[in-house]
Amino acid sequence: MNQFPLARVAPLTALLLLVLGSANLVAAEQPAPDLTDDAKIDGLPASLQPWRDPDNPLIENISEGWDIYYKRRDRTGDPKREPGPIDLQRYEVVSGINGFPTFMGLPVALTKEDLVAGEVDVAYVGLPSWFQPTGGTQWAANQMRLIRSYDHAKTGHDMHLNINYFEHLNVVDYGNANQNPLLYARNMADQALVVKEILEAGVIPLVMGGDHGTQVASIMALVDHYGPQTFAMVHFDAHFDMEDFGKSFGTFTHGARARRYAYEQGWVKGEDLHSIGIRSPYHSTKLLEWVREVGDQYHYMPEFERDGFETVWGRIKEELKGKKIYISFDIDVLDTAHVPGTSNPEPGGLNAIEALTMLRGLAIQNEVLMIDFVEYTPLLDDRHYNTALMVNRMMRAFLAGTAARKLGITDPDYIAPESLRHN
Ligand SMILES: [Mn+2]
Repeated sequence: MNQFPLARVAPLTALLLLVLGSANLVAAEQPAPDLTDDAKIDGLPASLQPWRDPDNPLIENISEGWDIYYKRRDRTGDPKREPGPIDLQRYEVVSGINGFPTFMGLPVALTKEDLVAGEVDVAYVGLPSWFQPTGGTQWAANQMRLIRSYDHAKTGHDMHLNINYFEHLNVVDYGNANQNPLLYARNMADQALVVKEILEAGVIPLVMGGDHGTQVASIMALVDHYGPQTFAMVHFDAHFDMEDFGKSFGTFTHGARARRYAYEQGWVKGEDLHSIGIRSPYHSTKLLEWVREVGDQYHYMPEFERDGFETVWGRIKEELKGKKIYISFDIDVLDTAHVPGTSNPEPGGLNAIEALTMLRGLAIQNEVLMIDFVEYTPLLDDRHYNTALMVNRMMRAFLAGTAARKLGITDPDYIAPESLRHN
């Protein structure tokens, strides 16, 4: 049994598991680690990144010069300016054939100080990782900046809520983190640092992956900023992403074990794991048993099919009430019909309206600390557009709900009366 990450963080638990053997892997709730005395590696607690432990035989070494992927540009020679978002556009409307390709044509922020000075609410940021043999997820964050010929920030009206969310939210483009193609796990730390800058500015990161491995970076940043076991993880996915540990860096891949990893490290409580829409054929009765034992409050597709969307959505809202949440949205939770451009498509999933309803509603009901959308690959998309449009609309539903919450709306199913039949 491999116990290296546990040994760094929770030696007693690791010992217990060793005694019990792998057949009884599931123990009681994992204790939350104390990160306050932790040594730091590049600004993040060492135990959040066990693969960089010098005593770990699996350490990823970076040869001299290769760390340039993570090296920040020296800005001391830049022209002096007041901090704050910078609008790069020449024209009122950024139609995609003019101007600079920022997310929805929005202003950019380069630093934490820009976010603070601009009183920014939400910052779009790309974590351009890829893992799949199919590839393409590394282009997703930039592709989302290129589809705005159909779609820019001048259009921000949500019909359900009858509000223009861009009038109530400051949204900026924070650029992308970088990724070294050879150092998958090491990339997570740098991605986490970029996300951390956004969190420290008091801003909600709107993350565009990347494959689902970026979830590791997101969890690291959240745990570092808010502390372990302080938030729930709402995981939309066709796949469990909860496979057992192996002695490989598979822990950090899109097959993510990330949620399991977070649980076993004590970063997220079992009862704070909420999985929605799982249905893929890659799993097992054993894994389902494990998920039940740790207390994941899941709602798989069979439940949606038997009880109907309204009933299951009601249960989800009830379970999440009052929790601070991190939404990790693997777009393959949607039926393949809506998202042809994804790495591991699965027929039989949620439809567009169900996904939009839940994202809008959760943003209204819950304090969302971060949201990520992952596994979109432009290389597989239909007409270079269909999946991107779906992701864009889900982001808009999230922004609309966030704006509504800011305006004091509390009912996650609120619909503006003017948007309903009037005679
Ligand atoms: Mn998936």
